[in-house]
Amino acid sequence: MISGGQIIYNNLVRKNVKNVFLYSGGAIMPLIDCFYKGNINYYINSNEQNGCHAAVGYAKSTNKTGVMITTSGPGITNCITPILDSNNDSTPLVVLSGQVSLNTMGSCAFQESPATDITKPITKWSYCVKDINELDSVMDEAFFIANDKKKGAVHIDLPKCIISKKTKYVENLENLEELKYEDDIFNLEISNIINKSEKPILYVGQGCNNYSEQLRYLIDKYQIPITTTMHAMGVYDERKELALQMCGMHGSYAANTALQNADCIIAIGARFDDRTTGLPSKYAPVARKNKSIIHCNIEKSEIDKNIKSNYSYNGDADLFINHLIKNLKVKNRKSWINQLNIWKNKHPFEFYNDKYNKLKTQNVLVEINKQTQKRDDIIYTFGVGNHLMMGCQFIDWKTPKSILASGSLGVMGCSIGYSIGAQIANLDKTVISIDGDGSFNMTLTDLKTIKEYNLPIKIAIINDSSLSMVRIWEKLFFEERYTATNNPNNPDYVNLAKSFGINSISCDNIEDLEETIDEFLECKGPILCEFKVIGEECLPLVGPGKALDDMILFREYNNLNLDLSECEAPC
Ligand SMILES: Cc1ncc(C[n+]2csc(CCOP(=O)(O)OP(=O)(O)O)c2C)c(N)n1
Ligand SMILES: [Mg+2]
Repeated sequence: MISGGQIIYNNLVRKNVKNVFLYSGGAIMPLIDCFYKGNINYYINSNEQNGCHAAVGYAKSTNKTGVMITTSGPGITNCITPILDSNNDSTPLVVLSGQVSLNTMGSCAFQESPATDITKPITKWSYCVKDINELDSVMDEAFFIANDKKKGAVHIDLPKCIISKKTKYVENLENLEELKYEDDIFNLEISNIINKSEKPILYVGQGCNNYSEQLRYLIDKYQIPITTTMHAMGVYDERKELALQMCGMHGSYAANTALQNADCIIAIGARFDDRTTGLPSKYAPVARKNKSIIHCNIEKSEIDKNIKSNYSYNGDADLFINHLIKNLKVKNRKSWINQLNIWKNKHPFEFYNDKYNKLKTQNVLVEINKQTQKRDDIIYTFGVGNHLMMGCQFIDWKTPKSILASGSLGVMGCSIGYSIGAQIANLDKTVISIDGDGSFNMTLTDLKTIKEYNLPIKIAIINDSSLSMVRIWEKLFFEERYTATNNPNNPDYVNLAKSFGINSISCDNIEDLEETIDEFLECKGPILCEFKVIGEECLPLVGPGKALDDMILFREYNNLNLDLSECEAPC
């Protein structure tokens, strides 16, 4: 005889799950008890939100499924934000939550929440198990669905009576692999269109992150320039000539202008998210007119959802890239590439150093980038705000999955949890968490977890005493009515880290920056560095409701605001 909890545990062992994140509580105790002296490592964060962010970071940085185990009621409701974050960013996550026993469900019992009703619209599948005999097959299905096609979140709710009850164990032998669907047949017209194109561009999303090698071959051999979404940065080395860096709201002038002028757009593993297209009705007028928007996505419903395509391929990016490699012709596109170089040089990502040697966010990022140029063992995690967008701009992204950020949902506070998950999954890599003061304030209790497991994470706090990204919008679009965006009473981050037993340093000027970052990166264990910076606009910027190439550009903006370089910290 075997308990429901043990059936789940055995199922995880069978799936070769090595690490899970969990937080205990009454309803989930019968499952958590199975981890006692078991072989699966379990990590306990400071709360369920952080634990679930860690599970998401674990999954984002690997090809594995993140697993979070939580109690009923407040345990599962604390997981809601990371669940939606993972689902929106196509990250495989399985959340197992305790629930009150079946005979009390629906009575507003202690720590009861309508868990599956809450998670249903924000997951690929949410299900409450009501029969112990289906536990094993439900677990198999949960992992299958989380990873099938467009990956995402699955939530399984486990009434206490089900996980504590005992039954005769029969292993589920159904082979879900057989359910795998078939990819589209490649339409040769797609390669004809690209072969004819004089000004093609690849617009690449995270669906290509596992196929970097093939993609690099395709780009270099056929001389097709590439721009990426944020999640796909590094899939092609951004330092190379054909890389146009990230496109979109804070993307590069060259990438956005190229998308608007290209006669053919080849979108692979991307979904034309609104942050990357600007106003959809004004998107890609040349390629649209030329009937040459090509879209490959593994998820059928993504095709023609945001931007109507002329040709599509519903299947895995790997197969699509291989079809292209087989069917394309080498073509001289020198004049298009020259044009792209002109755009690149005209408006690169740039900023002014402060006249009084005060630090800016960009200075910190540029120096970290400089000191890590030769390394490809770094994973960066970010909060949400200007520090993230500037990170996208000023770090040379050269390896796939080296940036972990909350793209679709844009969750402030995710960085520290992501960094914990990523470090646990990648013990041989250096994990750097770059967090804004506002973002870090949301989840800083997880310094406890970093200390507890002695994870050698490097935590950079970009402290501009402000919710800068929003503040800048107040400046640009709300006539400088600054409301609720100052953080004048941030804690002393250096002492805060010390109180958790974590080594800490700080820097507030350009002269000390090089040495500080050297010490920061060389530190063997966990370290926090507070960078006291002055915030400023993150440019370029595609304003709300504007076409992708209708950008507020750094040089033009600064010619109108000549004293901007003298700005003081906005608090
Ligand atoms: C949980 C959450 N609440 C609110 C927002 C809206 N928001 C986006 S960026 C931002 C400011 C972030 O401040 P900080 O982390 O200090 O970054 P900075 O822009 O100053 O670099 C806010 C409030 C959000 N993205 N996430
Ligand atoms: Mg800030």
